[in-house]
Amino acid sequence: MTAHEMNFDGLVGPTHNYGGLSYGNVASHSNSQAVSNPREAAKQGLAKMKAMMEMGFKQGVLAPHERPAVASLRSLGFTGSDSEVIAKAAKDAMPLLSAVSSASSMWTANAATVSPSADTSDGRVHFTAANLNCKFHRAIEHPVTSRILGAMFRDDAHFAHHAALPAVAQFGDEGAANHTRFCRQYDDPGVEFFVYGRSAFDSRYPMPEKYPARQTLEASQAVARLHGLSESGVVFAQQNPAVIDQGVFHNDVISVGNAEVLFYHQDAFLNTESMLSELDSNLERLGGRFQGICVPRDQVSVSDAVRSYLFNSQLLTKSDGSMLIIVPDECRQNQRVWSYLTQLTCTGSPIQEVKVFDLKQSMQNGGGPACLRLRVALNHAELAAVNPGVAMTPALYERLVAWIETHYRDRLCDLDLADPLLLVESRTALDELTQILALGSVYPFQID
Ligand code: SUG
Repeated sequence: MTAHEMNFDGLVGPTHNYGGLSYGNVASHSNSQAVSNPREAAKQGLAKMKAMMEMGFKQGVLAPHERPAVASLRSLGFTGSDSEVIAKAAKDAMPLLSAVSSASSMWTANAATVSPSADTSDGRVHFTAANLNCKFHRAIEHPVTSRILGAMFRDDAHFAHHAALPAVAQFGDEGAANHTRFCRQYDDPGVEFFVYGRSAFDSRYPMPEKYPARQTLEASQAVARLHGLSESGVVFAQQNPAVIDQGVFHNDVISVGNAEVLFYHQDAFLNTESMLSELDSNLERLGGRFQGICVPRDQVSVSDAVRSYLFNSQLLTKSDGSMLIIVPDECRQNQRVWSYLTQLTCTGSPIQEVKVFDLKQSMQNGGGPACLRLRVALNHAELAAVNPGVAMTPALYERLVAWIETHYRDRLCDLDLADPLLLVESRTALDELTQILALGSVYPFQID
């Protein structure tokens, strides 16, 4: 293999909690105000990273954000010392304190959209931080995300970073959760697949009736332009609004792609047939052979897909060329989904193996295996240019487990968010983490 896909998983932050902040995300809503366990959450995520590394995949770590984001509260008019700001917000505006305390940056599939150098006009890997502007708690992520990505991918001979799109609903952008890429080998030119929920400017595109469509066509088009993608190297497709209304708030809740394969639910898209033929012909032009694996609704309903997160899985190419699917434990607990997966791997499908992970702490907020990772395809020179501090190794794993044990609480409920000590603990932990990961100063408390 001449190139690799490296997965950068979000390390769960010390304030992981269940705020019920994401209308349209069924798990977030139904677990609102449950008691969380940040220590367990961080260890569950880390266990997945370790397993990926041990299976021989390239694995990296993306640092969490500073929370509570006191600077965001100050920008909304809260004044005084940090403790006073937190106390006033807890008294007068608890929903705001809850939003600025969310550890949502853990879902790094929403950190950015990434185009590998084989697809871009200047031959560099391009990153556009996602503005996540559909939800306040997520819209505050992108400035720090950009700084962290800049500290991980520093070399501008190889890496180009774009600021988030304008923070308005017309350019709602949720990053790689609505983007995948088809190719033969990771360093071959590929077809980038952008999936949007609505058009901001053209009312002919249908809209969901109940829940928001977070990604717009115009945002996806802007990202493709910024990255210098060729016209024949992109396909835009619309999500079925009916599945958004059933809780499919990102496309990675209903489909996942890797190499030449798209694994998707029968109801995932609008105009599925024309979309598949476009993918097929564009990939064929690049010498590839597109393969769609459609999961029929009479075997797995949309509701089963949303509850089990079957499609929020990681599809990985193993060294023998076959594919492995990484699913959350909720798939094993759903009899229809599990029997589908068992049958899938017994047939001549390219997906030959299933691995199950316990990610319950993240799943209860609607974040499965695929949400927790940002994929970056890298050739050898680019791989060598990545900040080595963020690459998972056995030593880094041990160090991070010890770091979590030292700094994380094992219980957090909404009342705890008012505790000013949580901010002190969080900053102490993150200050140490920036040294462990060799990131330099990236957080507001380190810079401003
Ligand atoms: O944006 N949940 C996240 C989950 C993101 C999942 N990512 C992908 N599908 N790629 C969201 O809805 C819930 C936070 C809370 O309720 O406390 C939350 O933000």
